[in-house]
Amino acid sequence: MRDIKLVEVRSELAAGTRGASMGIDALKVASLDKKSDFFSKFDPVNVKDANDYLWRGNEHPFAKYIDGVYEVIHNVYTTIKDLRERRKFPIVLAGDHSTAAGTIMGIKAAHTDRRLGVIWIDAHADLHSPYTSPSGNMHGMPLAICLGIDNLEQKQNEPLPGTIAYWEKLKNLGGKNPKIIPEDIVFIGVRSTEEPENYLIRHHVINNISVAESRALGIRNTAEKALHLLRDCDQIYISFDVDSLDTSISKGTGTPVPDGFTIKEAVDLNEALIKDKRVCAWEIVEVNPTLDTENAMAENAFEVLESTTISLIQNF
Ligand code: B3U
Ligand code: MN
Ligand code: MN
Repeated sequence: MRDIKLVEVRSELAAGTRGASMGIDALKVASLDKKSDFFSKFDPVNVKDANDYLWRGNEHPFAKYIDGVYEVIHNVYTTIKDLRERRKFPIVLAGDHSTAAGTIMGIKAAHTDRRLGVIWIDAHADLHSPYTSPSGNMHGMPLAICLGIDNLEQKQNEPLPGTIAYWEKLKNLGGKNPKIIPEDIVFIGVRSTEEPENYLIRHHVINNISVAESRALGIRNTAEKALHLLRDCDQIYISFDVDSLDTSISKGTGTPVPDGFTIKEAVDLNEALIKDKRVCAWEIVEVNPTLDTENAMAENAFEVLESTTISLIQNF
């Protein structure tokens, strides 16, 4: 039996639009509307956010609020490290996706000798650094933080010295970088990237199972393929960004992208992936109810959350 611990992170600062910190509460409203007792079964850990930085102003144009983002990632890192040391299975509900860096750091720090694979289900590759980001939004950077990659070959921006100092601190949080290597990342559904990210994907030959390929394979085989690509890893973390879903069902997220997965595909995919014994944490991010109507995004995302959790419980 897996000892699940629900982790709530009301992260907000790293998204480009405001409101992702309310995503967790939107999921809770969705569960009530669906008459589900999901949230009565778990006693969640609350990770301290740093959303007050929004009122202090941003001093880092190419890595917005990196001072506050650093605090939140640090808090996520220590929480996840502690949970993993106590053999808990974290199910992380977060706002913006930058928190995934803290989750990865925590998993790695708890078991430094274990090779960690990452399955990243997202419309985006989240491989930017302050040197390459087109937006300065740090939810586009968590994988670069964990890979310890600046990508100076593709430099577009001139970050301020103060920004670089925080970036260096961030990459080394939770132990010397890198926490993961490029061959241990599998993207699923990535379809909106910029050239600096394409360069890294090409150069490091990072696997991406596109929506079209996954349909051609079938969802079960997609899951099998992703897990097989990570056959040399001892533990696996799954990060589910709701913008991997199609825009017809993902209006309530900061950066929706057309041609994504249906809800049934996302449910089947996550249910199948989480059955692998090496999976040690699962995360869902980027629900933003302020961009939505009638909480549709959260209702769909809750379906994925609940069915994935049930699959995890039933399998162990
Ligand atoms: N790659 C773009 C857009 C983006 C990344 N992640 C999200 N949006 N959610 C950027 O700004 O980094
Ligand atoms: Mn993302
Ligand atoms: Mn995304």
